[in-house]
Amino acid sequence: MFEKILIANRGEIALRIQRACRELGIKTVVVHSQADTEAKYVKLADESVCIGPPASRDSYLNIPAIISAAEVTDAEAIHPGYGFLSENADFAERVERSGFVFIGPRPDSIRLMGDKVSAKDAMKKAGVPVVPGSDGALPEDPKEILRIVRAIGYPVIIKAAGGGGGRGMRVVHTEAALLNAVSMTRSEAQAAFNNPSVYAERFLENPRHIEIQVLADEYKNAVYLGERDCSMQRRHQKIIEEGPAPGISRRMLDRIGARCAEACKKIGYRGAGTFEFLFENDEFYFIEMNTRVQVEHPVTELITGIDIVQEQILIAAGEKLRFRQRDVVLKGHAIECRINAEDPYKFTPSPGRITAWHPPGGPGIRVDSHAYTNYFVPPNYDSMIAKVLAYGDTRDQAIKRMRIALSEMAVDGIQTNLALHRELLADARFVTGGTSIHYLEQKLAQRKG
Ligand code: MV4
Repeated sequence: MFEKILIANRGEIALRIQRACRELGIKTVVVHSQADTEAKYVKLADESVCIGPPASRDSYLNIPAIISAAEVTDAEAIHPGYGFLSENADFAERVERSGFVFIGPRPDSIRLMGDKVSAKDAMKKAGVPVVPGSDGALPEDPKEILRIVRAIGYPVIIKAAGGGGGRGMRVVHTEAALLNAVSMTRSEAQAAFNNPSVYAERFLENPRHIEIQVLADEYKNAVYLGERDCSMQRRHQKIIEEGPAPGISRRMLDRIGARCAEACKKIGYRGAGTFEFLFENDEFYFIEMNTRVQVEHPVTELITGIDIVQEQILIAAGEKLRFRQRDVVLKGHAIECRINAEDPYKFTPSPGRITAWHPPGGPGIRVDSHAYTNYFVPPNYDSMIAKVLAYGDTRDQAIKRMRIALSEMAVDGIQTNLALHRELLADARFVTGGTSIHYLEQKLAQRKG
């Protein structure tokens, strides 16, 4: 096992990874920017290294600075967390070439999934159902494009192969609008991702976003850890996630989960991963795979009892998975509310000093946060300051516990989205369960009007 791990991230996930290391008896090095020097989780680490100015590109995205920090502290492995360099195949490669272990998939797997065309192709070949669309990237020839898309049927969505997470997409409703949309998406894709490749998919009008968590070791053992429903989102930012997904039969979920685990074996995937699906009319359609630990991983930890971050570390150290599929038992229900430092109406970031911090507690509550009274929320990064999770034997109990937790929680000095969460936990459609990816934006539009 590793003796010392370097954590190449910040905020709640840097603290979360530290806790996993501590439980495994592994020493921690946290790298941080000048904006995070005073943060308590930085002081809590065994060692810390300042890697640059507040701007992410000068610190948390500064590959040479991070690798140098690993060298001077004698760390053996690097955990990238989420965001920043976590899905950067070149980073993973440079970490390994420098003699460190990258806690995540092999660089080739990251690269395969980073290109959404190759990811979809690989998954289709591995038996995962995908959204019907162009087989591979769209060609240059306009006639060919028209022919391919006519076969898919309108409406379609044009997506950049280098995109993902909602970047570089365009919905097309008529053939008249197609070629212009394709060339616009192409030039945006070239500018944003340095890759003009685009593909077309049948546009699903009102789907849910369901994702399957997997773990795989380097000996072709793979399991799925159930699913999460992440449909409650605004502008591709998830607000609430939960598991199990309400209203979908366990038979269907087990079938798709088994397909994902099988696909991991077929492509030789290693580490934690997430298969993203759109779910509409009782069908799953693969869209993307994430090769990192996700923000919402604690939902799965609560319903499986498996520590995903510890498992990532054990897998990276070359250990065999400690459980088989039959050992993975889903029990109860978990809901996660992402607490953001933001204006509750305009959604603009609200950085600044937290003058009072009162996190909730009690039965079934978990709070993952690096915040505290007097913590300064820097303006340079993502605005998420806490994840509040509620666990219960049933969804109903988890909802009740989350309502209590949100009523107890108080944050002064900055604005937060706590009020929005309280409103959503009282929303009749949320309580019924199974709302689509468009529900929150539709609800917010009505609130204004
Ligand atoms: C789609 C879609 C409808 N049909 N693909 C947006 C993020 C990226 N991961 C994929 N996205 C979508 N792809 C087809 N064929 C609708 C979306 C989408 C979406 C997906 C998941 C979560 C939130 C979303 C919000 C708007 C659009």
